[in-house]
Amino acid sequence: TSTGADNLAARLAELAERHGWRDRPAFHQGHRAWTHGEVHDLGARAATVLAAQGVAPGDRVVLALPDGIAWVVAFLAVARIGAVAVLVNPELPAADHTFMAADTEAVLCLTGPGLEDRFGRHARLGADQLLALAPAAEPFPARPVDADSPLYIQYTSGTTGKPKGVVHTHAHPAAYYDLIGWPLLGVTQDDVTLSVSKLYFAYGFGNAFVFPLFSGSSAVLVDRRPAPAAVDELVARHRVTLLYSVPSAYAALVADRGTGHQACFASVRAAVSAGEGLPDGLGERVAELLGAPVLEQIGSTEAGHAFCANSLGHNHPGSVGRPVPCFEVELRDHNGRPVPDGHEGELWVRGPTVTPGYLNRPEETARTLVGGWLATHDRAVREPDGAYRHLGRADDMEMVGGITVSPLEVEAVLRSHPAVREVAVAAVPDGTGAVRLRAFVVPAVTPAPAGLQEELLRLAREHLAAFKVPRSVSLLSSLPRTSTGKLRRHLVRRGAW
Ligand code: 3SK
Repeated sequence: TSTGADNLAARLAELAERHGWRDRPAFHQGHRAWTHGEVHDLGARAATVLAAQGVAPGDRVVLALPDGIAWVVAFLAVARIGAVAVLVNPELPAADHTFMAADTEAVLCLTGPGLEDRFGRHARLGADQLLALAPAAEPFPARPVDADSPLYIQYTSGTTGKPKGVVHTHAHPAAYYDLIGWPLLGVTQDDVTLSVSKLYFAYGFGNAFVFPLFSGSSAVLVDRRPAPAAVDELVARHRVTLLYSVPSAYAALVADRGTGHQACFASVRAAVSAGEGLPDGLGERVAELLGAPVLEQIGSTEAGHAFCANSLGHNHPGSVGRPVPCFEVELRDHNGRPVPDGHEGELWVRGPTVTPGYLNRPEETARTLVGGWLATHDRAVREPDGAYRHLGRADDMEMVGGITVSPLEVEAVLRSHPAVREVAVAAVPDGTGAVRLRAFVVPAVTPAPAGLQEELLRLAREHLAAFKVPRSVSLLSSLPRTSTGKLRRHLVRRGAW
């Protein structure tokens, strides 16, 4: 039966009340802090504002907002109504936003600064208007929902570049905390979180929204990815205890600060790395700098959060850890047969927070979710202690800065230039160990027209989200291909052939 208790917003407000967290800080933004009581009250009032705009149970509401208090309040308000929040990166190009609003048939788009004209025929409300109207509104009673009713949708890139909406339910966030935040990281009310990964990503959502609200602790919210110097400052100012980041940002931090423990990180008790593999030696350098363990994990938008993780009790550097409690993990070969220990295979996972499916994509759902198992398209090998070593992606997708990028999409844009004959895009490690997106281009004529590299970068900036724009374009006479003409992407990834 549907009860108000299964509604995530009601459940969180009730937890804060029951555990006496209402006066404790929940979120810090700039020089202001909001308590747990304040965010739940504002969320309940904002729900009345949204309901007055016509948002009803089951409706989809796009949140195209940077991290901040408006994001938190908007999410809680949408949840309270029993509507579904569509979490989108506000920095995406207009075409992606238009696609996502249409794909979800959004009844309302909540937008941040600069996105006022983005959503065409869809109704729109500025996040600042929502925050301004909420305090004067009455609190909205939480709508009863089933625990498996959809709560939010996050988009993930498909291999063809068309993003796919991944659905998660009202039951999932509690499981992220009960299976990861609490048992593996020991998140309690005394923690202060800083997540470099943003709230609209699976990793950032769990770290900086779910764990703080389920534990009575707090998170520091910053609207943009902080530069290394800003990370130091934020950690020191807020006495951050848990730092969640991605290898490229850790590499930048080490490059900026060198190694050797630094006093500004004294409050950090653990750091978590996910999004892509930690290059050899980087975890150790970060651990030395922070004076705290670096725990690597792996997850996916489809799994909701991590499905394998190192923990404070068991850290195996160089691995992504052991399966998260209640998750089963299998390594399979191309024919779907289990591979023996010590052999490489593709990771399949089954667990309580795996998505029920993609929005509007029954065929892709059937291909990805087989008999309750999720194909992650990651390659791994199992170590004797049960931890998994990640060996990269089995499909054509690339991971850069913790974000999945379809190289095919980037290649298509670069290939549209008349002076390009062939192009390959891959995430390639640079001198610091961080992985950067690079384009390798065979020009249509030799010598290549002057300024071609700059022109291609300009083209990419014009048509792609910033995180999909290659760092560099190299001009070559050929690309590595198999005898049947297929691009040997693993060689491109190594940047050498
Ligand atoms: O990208 C990952 O590996 C990840 C890790 C933890 C939680 C969520 C995600 C997407």
